[in-house]
Amino acid sequence: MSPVPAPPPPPRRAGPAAQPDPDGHGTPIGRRLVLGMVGLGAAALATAPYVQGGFEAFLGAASEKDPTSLTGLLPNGGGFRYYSVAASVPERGPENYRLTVDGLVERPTTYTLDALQRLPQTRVVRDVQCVTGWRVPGTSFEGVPLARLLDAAGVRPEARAVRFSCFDGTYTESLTLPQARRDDVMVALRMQDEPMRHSHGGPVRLYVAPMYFYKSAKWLSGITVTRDVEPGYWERLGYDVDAWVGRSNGRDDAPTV
Ligand SMILES: Nc1nc2c(c(=O)[nH]1)N[C@H]1C(S)=C(S)[C@@H](COP(=O)(O)O)O[C@H]1N2
Ligand SMILES: [Mo]
Repeated sequence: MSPVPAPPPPPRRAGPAAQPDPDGHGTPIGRRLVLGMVGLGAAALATAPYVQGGFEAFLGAASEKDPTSLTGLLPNGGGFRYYSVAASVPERGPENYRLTVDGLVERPTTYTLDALQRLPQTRVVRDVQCVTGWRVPGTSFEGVPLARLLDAAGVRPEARAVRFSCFDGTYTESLTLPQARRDDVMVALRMQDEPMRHSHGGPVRLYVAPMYFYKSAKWLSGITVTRDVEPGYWERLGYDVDAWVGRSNGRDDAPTV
């Protein structure tokens, strides 16, 4: 019998631990400790006390609840951290990548990578901000505006939201339709002027520029238009569904966007 799901970490308040780290490298847990925890395996993560840093310790709790859950929490280069709640994710490329748009639409559609590449692309440069505190300034993303794919499919009038699914088989995300139609929300094919790498969720990930990075689902495989918002993976475990940077999970200290 699996244990009752652990509560989410407490909301982050203004103060040293809640501040983004300006160089994008530090976190509430030091890198060496994180690596040590990964080295010791999921059991060590699962018993990590919450005081060591909400999100990472919480990931450990999630892995205790579901043994197929988190095993990867490693530096991803350039100040990024690698996150995956799935133990391993098979690579997909031009030959076997597919993105399906379905649900409350007039014309369900499946795109190949090539088809996505041939659509007009947009480019957004912002700071990437994880809810745990790490930040990578001035990161470029390029891809197809989500609004374009929604319009191509023809959203039905009764629809109000979008659910995203991933070919890791586990992660999900959600947006309201007005959020999904913003011009800084895209199906991203490139990051930092290179094709999206597998470790960053390639060949295609969602990119939601104005929200914490957990909204930017990696290894995107499905866009389903729904009647209501269906909270995503972390949201079912207590994180805010509307994850505006600086305005969610207790962060009331940042300027209004
Ligand atoms: N499929 C999937 N997408 C995901 C996650 C995940 O575990 N699985 N983690 C999220 C979180 S919490 C963060 S901070 C970013 C990390 O992206 P990166 O690995 O490219 O740094 O991906 C987000 N998207
Ligand atoms: Mo994150």
